[in-house]
Amino acid sequence: MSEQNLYENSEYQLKEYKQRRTNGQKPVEDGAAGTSIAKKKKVQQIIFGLLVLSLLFSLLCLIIGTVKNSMIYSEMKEQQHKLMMEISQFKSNDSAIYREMKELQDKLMMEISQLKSNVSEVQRAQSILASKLPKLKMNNHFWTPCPKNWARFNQSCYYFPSSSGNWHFAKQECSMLGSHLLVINNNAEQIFIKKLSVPKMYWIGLSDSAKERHWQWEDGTEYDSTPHFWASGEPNDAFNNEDCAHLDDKGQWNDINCSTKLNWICEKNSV
Ligand code: MAN
Ligand code: CA
Repeated sequence: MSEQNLYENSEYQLKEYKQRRTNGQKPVEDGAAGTSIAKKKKVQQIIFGLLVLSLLFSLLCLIIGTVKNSMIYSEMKEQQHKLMMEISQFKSNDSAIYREMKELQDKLMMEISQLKSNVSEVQRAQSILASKLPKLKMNNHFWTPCPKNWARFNQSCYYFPSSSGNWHFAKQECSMLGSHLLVINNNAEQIFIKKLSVPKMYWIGLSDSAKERHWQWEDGTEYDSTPHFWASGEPNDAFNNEDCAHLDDKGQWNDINCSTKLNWICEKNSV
């Protein structure tokens, strides 16, 4: 069959089919034209089925998504509630801690004021003890004993060597014994020494070698802070050559030439 004939045949068949349909007759489906229509119908059915399936699938996805979202939402809601609870718990805890701290602070303040009053009490007791200390020291018990052959008076030990020498030699000798030439600080000491020295003469730790008429005690005691027991008319710096002090035969002070050979008295603290 030629292409023209085939086309004309198909046209004819289509016309007949439409005629039969308008007449309410069943179309004749045998032959090549009937097979093609059936195929088209089947394809249409498949496409329709696929569309329905995809619609159903989309619907299912939507439902699943919605369910999932609502689950997440409810979970979040629960967590929010939990958080709110925790926050309110924290707030109440916080105020409890604050109260506790305040109580502690009050307690501390009280303890501090108690301590302060204790400190002032201790200070008062300390000052009372300090005022009693000199008297206690006078009692002898707290002093270390004086070395052998050294005499004690109050807090000092005194040594009267039998050797003699000039003032500087005497000074060095005392220093070698951990002491210094005698320094007379008060009347009582002068009386004590006088009893032991008279009638011999001894060097004492007083000189104006550095500056004339500027007398200095060997241990740094301020000369003007102590009483002086110069013999009448002394110190006279006889022949402008007397810069060292000594006890004369009556226990009074005289200035004399420093190179004179005399005995001396060493003194050291016994405490
Ligand atoms: C006399 C007085 C003293 C002097 C001595 C010196 O005793 O003049 O002032 O220091 O002689 O040996
Ligand atoms: Ca003199």
